[in-house]
Amino acid sequence: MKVVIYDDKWSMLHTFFGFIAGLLGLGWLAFIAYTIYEFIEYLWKSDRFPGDMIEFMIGLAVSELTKEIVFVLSSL
Ligand SMILES: [Ca+2]
Repeated sequence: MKVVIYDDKWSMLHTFFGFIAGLLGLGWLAFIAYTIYEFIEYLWKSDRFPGDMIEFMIGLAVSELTKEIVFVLSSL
């Protein structure tokens, strides 16, 4: 299976959603909700599910990294 990321106009939104979810501390909750949503969407149409999940997780990872950097910088 080939995983394609950033393949459509919604792709950046997936990353943005992950980023915001992470900043709000809703990482796991949003991850579960998003997984269910994406899976239902996948059943309806395409094979974009793995790529969209990765896009979401990139956003989540970037927000965790941002929080970590802010924390480190604020404790200097
Ligand atoms: Ca995508």
